[in-house]
Amino acid sequence: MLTVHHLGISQSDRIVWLCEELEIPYALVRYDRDPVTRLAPAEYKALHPSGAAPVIQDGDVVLAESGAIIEYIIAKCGQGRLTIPADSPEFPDYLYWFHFANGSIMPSAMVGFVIGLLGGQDNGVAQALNGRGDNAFRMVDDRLAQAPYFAGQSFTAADIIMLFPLTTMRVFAPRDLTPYPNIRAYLARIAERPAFQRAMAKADPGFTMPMA
Ligand SMILES: N[C@@H](CCC(=O)N[C@@H](CS)C(=O)NCC(=O)O)C(=O)O
Repeated sequence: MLTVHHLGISQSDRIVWLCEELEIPYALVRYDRDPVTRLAPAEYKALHPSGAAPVIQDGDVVLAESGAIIEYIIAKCGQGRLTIPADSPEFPDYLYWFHFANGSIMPSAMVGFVIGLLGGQDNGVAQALNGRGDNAFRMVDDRLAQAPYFAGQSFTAADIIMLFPLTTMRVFAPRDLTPYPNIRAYLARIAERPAFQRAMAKADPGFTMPMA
């Protein structure tokens, strides 16, 4: 049985959502953040040397890192679902946006978060770094003007990994979505998915994810 270790209000909600979309059996173990530091509690940090969420266990396998976990579960349990075959014209977009999530938009949002924690920095470096976040959101909005989902016509794991920076990450690094009508329409589409609704009810009951 697959076990998903979920840290409250974190990127591990991606894995709960993935399991719900695939309708596979899994055990969910939920951990609250430390009330003072807002970091993962000691028992979560003991799960994997990374000390960060998400972490899964599958028999003897203990795996961290969102992208690796998503690829692992899809390869083991997906039976071809939520991915795009290499011979499809949508394959390059699938790969690009899957990796854009943790390779580009998340780092830019983290920089915005840290600059905010430092009380905002009024200098050229901070402006240039914040500009990366602006550019990432503009690129996402442009992509969603062209296609309903990141890979194209099909909902895939690229959508699952991309949602967190568009939603929960904005709790930590605020971003107004008014200039991004295509992102707003996309979030409304995702909010209607029954598997997404089930996942959020299980992962973070009581938390209102910013979906607009
Ligand atoms: N690139 C990693 C990032 C992991 C990460 O930073 N997770 C955050 C939650 S969003 C975390 O565990 N924070 C609590 C802590 O560092 O103690 C992934 O996608 O798995």
